Amino acid sequence: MSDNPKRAAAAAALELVRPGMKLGLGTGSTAAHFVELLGVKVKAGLNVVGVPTSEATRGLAKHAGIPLTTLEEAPELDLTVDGADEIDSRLRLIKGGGAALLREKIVANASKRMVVIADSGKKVAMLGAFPLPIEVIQFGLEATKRAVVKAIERAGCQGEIRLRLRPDGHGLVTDSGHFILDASLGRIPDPEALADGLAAVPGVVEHGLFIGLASEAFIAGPSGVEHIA
Ligand code: ABF
Repeated sequence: MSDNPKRAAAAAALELVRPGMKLGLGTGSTAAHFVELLGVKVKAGLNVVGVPTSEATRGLAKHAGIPLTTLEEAPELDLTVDGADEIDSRLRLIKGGGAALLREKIVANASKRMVVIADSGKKVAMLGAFPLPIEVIQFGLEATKRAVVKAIERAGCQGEIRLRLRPDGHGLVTDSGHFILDASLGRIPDPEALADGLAAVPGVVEHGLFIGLASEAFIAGPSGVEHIA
């Protein structure tokens, strides 16, 4: 196994790629390994197309020589490979630490199969230690934030909610022009209830709970790559 667990997980997912596939290309440092390894195969003659989940990944994929398409041209993808911030034993995820959760979720949902690649540090018994990213419209930020707090409390959670900032102190703006609220909840005992509650708040565009989207995961640690399906 590679001495880099993220690369090992990416290499395991690469084995699932077949000629002619339409692929969703994830975001983050683990997904970047997948893009790089896929690029090597493409240069050797593998025929695939990719839909990137962020402008950052678009840049990496172009650099790697991977032909790109869009969900307009390819509304159904064969396979998406993406990272995660947390993953539980039921393949429920927190994503969005890289601020790409909206496109990541659209692309995952458009895929027949979504495979998560991660190092073993991402595996948790209960979701919530990683702050949950919530993508919101810029208009009405304070009112949306209050409604988000209520939704969080109704789902049996509590914690601090912060607007994600850029290094210059202004609100970070996502690829789709929105803000991100990070909810530090510690534990999310009922992710489904929280997901439903957040989705019902006007102004929330999407949240980082990915439930029922991942079909399998490759989790790499010191003793090898674990396959969860
Ligand atoms: C994306 O990148 C995410 O949704 C998640 O926020 C992050 C994981 O990054 P890394 O692979 O660098 O830990 O997949």
